[in-house]
Amino acid sequence: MTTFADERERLLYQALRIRRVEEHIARIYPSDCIQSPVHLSLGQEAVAVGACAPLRAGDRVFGTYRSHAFYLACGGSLREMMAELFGKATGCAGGKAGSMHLTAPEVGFMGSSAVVASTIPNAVGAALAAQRLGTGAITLAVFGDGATEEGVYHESLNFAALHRLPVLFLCENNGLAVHSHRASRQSYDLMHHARGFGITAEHCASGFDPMAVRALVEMAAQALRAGAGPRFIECATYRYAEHVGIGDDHDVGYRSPADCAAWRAHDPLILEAARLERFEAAIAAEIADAVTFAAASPWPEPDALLRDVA
Ligand SMILES: Cc1ncc(C[n+]2csc(CCOP(=O)(O)OP(=O)(O)O)c2C)c(N)n1
Ligand SMILES: [Mg+2]
Repeated sequence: MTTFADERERLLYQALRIRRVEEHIARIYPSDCIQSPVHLSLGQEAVAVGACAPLRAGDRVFGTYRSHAFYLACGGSLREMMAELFGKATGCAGGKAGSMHLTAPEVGFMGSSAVVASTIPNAVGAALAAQRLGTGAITLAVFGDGATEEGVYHESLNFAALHRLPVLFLCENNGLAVHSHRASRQSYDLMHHARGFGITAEHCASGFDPMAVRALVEMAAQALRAGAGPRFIECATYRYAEHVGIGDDHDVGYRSPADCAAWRAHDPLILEAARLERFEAAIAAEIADAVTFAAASPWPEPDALLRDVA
């Protein structure tokens, strides 16, 4: 069993585990064993582990197509995630959904979708249900900066604020949507915009620091549990890989290796690599086990095609 010096080390271990999983996915991707496109969270892991740390059993998280990190931070099965990417029947969605539609409701990760912003109203609905049923659970709506341009985002903030729902809107602001920078897309400041709905909004400039994210989410979670209405947190973060796929896309010209280097200069998984070295062997063994499981698993039966779709 893995032991940790403190909570910070525990969260760094979780972030390291997610990074190694995604690096491994990138390594094996050219062999074509993975049957779906992959949107990697490399660089963004600390947001997921910091945000999920204060959650309790019964709380719910709704993610995006870039959700390997949140699925794993919630405690989703690595074996089932890998099998899902391989398109196997043992995958978390029976091998029919792939990387963009991960789900692990047994640990509160309710789902993710390829349609930008589409899980935000799902999260608001879950928060409405929790409020009506008096479960005391809170809901995290996770989305990117680009998702805030969708109409349903604005509708969701309004409805949640009006009904004082226990939902935390958590924006992973990597400043990018595919190949476009936020400044070329948005006329509004994310926090000011949320405050316009009467929602308390905070900014985490150090989205590379899981403890910083954790502290803000913990405070927000307390307020949500006390019935104080929805909250908004914007986490500054950075994605190292291209929008979709395993390359780094520096050749496209919309960002440079220098942007990446600037973020890496703060990355604790890089800066504290020597200290985290003791976790590497166990993580590598766990990943190897998950890949073996996925590779050895059966394909879905033909009649599974029409199951769970109507
Ligand atoms: C409704 C909808 N519009 C457009 C797209 C195409 N699309 C896929 S990802 C993406 C960018 C989203 O950026 P952001 O929300 O910041 O997330 P990030 O990729 O940065 O994590 C777009 C426009 C889509 N999948 N769904
Ligand atoms: Mg983005």
